[in-house]
Order: sequence, then C-alpha cells, then structure tokens
Amino acid sequence: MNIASATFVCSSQKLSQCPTGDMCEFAFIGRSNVGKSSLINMLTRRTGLAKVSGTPGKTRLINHFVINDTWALVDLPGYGYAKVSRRERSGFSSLITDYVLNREQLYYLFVLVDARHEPLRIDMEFVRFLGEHGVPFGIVFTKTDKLSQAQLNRNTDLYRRQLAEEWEELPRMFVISSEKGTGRDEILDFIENCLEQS
Ligand SMILES: Nc1nc2c(ncn2[C@@H]2O[C@H](COP(=O)(O)OP(=O)(O)OP(=O)(O)O)[C@@H](O)[C@H]2O)c(=O)[nH]1
Ligand SMILES: [Mg+2]
Repeated sequence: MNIASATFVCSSQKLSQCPTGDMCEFAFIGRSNVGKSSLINMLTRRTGLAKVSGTPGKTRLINHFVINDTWALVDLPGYGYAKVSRRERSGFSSLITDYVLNREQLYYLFVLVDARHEPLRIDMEFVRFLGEHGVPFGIVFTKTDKLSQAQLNRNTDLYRRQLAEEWEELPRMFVISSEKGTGRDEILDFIENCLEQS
C-alpha cells in the first residue's frame, strides 16, 4: 500500500476526546520503550511524525494519525513503565483499557513485544486480557536488528509455545525492525486487506 499522506490529528487524554467519525483504526500497544512510535514513523516513512525517545514513558496520550485521508494509525501510551504509580504499573491504565475495550473504530490492535526477551509476564497478561474480551490483535516482534536470526527464532518459538498453552489458534505474528524497515510490507499489506474487508 502506498502511503500518500500521513497527518497528525490530535492527542487525547481520554476516550471521549478521541476523533469522532467512522475511520477504521489500527492501534499500537506494548511496554514503554518497545518501539510503538518508531513503528508508526517507519510505516509512514515520516521521521518525527510520532515522538520517539530513548527514555520510556514518552507517549502519555492517545495519538491519532490519519493515513491517505481514509484510515487511522493510533499510537498508545506504553504499559509497565517503572516510574508511574505502582497501581498503573501492575495493571493497565484506564486510558489504555478504556480505548481497547470501548473504542468502536478500533479494528485491530498490534501488540508489540521486544524480540530480545523471552515472553514477559506483563505482555502475556495483556494478551490474556485481550482474549478474555475478544479484542482482535496480532503480535509484533520489535528491534529484531539487535539480535541474530537464531536468537530471534528461539524467542518467537518460546512465545508460540507459551501462547499455545492458552490459545487454540495462535495470533498472527509480525517480525519487524523500525531501524532497518523490516516487516513494513507485511504490516501494510495486512492493513490493506483488513480495509478491503471492512
Ligand atoms: N535498534 C532499534 N531501536 C529501536 C527500534 N525501534 C525503536 N527503537 C528505539 O527504542 C527507543 C524507544 O522507541 P519508541 O518508539 O519511542 O518506543 P515507544 O514504545 O513509543 O515508547 P513509549 O512512548 O515511551 O511507550 C528509541 O530509542 C528508539 O530509537 C528498532 O527497530 N531497532
Ligand atoms: Mg511512544
């Protein structure tokens, strides 16, 4: 899919502030610093469209970007950030859960996990939460430029095995590097297919 235009729309502090209208939304979620904002910039090929930082907790609001004037990418705040309150760290903030459970325009959620790690409890908990509520999602392995193919295979296998304990059908998986542009076509083709079906 060609991205002819990518425009920042707004940052919302709560669900009621999010844009109205019926554009399909594809949102990115995952631990702080996992690479959500970087992926939005990689997909749109617009450096600096979404704010990236080496310090976790950069994205604190729900950010909407309209693509080709027809659909939207949504950058969500990370979870599991050590400097937020204990309550927010152990659970998921109401901003995130409210958006994920109640946003009618949300078509698909990309759950980003750092490919360098074995499955982390907080990510598995979040995935379980999505399953319990029937939210459609896929898993995106990020920062794959930082590890070897063998390490990548090992960690993706560990995820598959752990997910297979709870899921009859495994979620769709994507392997990306925002640094190298890896996985861009797979994600954009997937979104294009979804849009054709919606
Ligand atoms: N090597 C490498 N670094 C990456 C990649 N993606 C993101 N990063 C780096 O990881 C850090 C965090 O990236 P962000 O995109 O801001 O992460 P985020 O998930 O949006 O973080 P929060 O908004 O804080 O939740 C930055 O220093 C990025 O440059 C990648 O594919 N490869
Ligand atoms: Mg961010």
